Amino acid sequence: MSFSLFGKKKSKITKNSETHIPSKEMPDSMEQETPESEAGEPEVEIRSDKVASTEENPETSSKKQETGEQDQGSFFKSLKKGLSKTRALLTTDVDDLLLGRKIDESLLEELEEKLITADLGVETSMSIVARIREVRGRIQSGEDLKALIREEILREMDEENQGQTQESFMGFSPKVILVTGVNGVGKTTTIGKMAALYTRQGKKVILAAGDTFRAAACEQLGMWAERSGATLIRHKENSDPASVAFDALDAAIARKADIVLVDTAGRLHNKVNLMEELKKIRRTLDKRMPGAPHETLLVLDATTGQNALRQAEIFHEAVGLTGLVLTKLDGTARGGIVVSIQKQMGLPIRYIGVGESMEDLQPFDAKAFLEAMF
Ligand SMILES: Nc1nc2c(ncn2[C@@H]2O[C@H](COP(=O)(O)OP(=O)(O)OP(=O)(O)O)[C@@H](O)[C@H]2O)c(=O)[nH]1
Ligand SMILES: [Mg+2]
Repeated sequence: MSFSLFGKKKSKITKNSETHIPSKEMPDSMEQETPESEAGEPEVEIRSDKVASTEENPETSSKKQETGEQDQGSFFKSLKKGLSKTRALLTTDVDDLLLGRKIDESLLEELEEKLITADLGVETSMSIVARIREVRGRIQSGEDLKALIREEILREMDEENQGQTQESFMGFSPKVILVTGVNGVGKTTTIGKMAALYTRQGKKVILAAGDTFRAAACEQLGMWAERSGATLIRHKENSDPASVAFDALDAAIARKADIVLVDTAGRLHNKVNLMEELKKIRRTLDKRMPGAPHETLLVLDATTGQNALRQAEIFHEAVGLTGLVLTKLDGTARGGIVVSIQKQMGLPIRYIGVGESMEDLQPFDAKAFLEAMF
């Protein structure tokens, strides 16, 4: 396998053709204050009591899905399929690497290079190789080697995770989840998939159309609300996102909903700073329900590689993230970015996106992830 294959990024998987905000251009000061109007009336409200089905993805209608509930087998199959590019890079090459060779220094160097190419991070790759060097006499086969690599990565991730990968819904009514990220990373799609996941678990879900920047954003979320059986709270275009979030939370409290998912705009409105807007949404939610949002997720496009890490740093500093979602892992051979981002940010990865269909969002499970990868 040649390295040129691995450098292929962001090809056709991003429908949204608008420009991503290069993280270095993300300003950190507010250019224009938006008015503090916190409790407007919802202009339109769409209620859907349909149970989450897996008919057609509103965005990729050609993709069919099976049933609402995913069993473990299909869960793993979809994960493996999603990670196939990374797996092709790692496993094939790790296997090739060992063919008729001893585990010597030059092989270890090549292995380290492969791991770095898959975006596992220099530090992690070096420490894995150091460990292999220590025990190399005991490695008999490619399988032994892969098992050791998996074990080492898991150990490193577990240390960082401190057992907090699982989402908790205890003690919240409702639980408010603010979803952030730059333009086109997959926020709205992720919210739709999460809503479907939660309604399948019998939870009552409210979606807040906080991306008021363009009408299409609302429509897109509306389609996901319909499909997932969630309720959409929206205002008209260009209204204050904080006020939409406030109303959605208000409605959720009144209706005893379990979860509120707040969508946000990913790009800067001219002269309005994205971070300030997010902070305002946070303040407003907290006014309506002290402690909300209970979760502030950052959605990252895995195909953007190290740029994703930079985005995570900027958002974390500005709005205090509680977790990450890595999307489009199906579109990259550098799935190892999940490991390096998790390690460097020390934040739990809540979900990973391995495709555009509803079933292609999975709660992150490090062990299953590594098994699908190696
Ligand atoms: N292949 C693949 N595509 C995905 C995944 N998640 C989202 N997408 C696609 O990425 C594109 C952008 O997704 P959106 O959900 O609109 O992204 P967004 O962050 O809400 O974008 P803005 O609202 O413009 O900021 C869509 O075409 C999605 O179908 C994934 O896990 N895999
Ligand atoms: Mg969106």
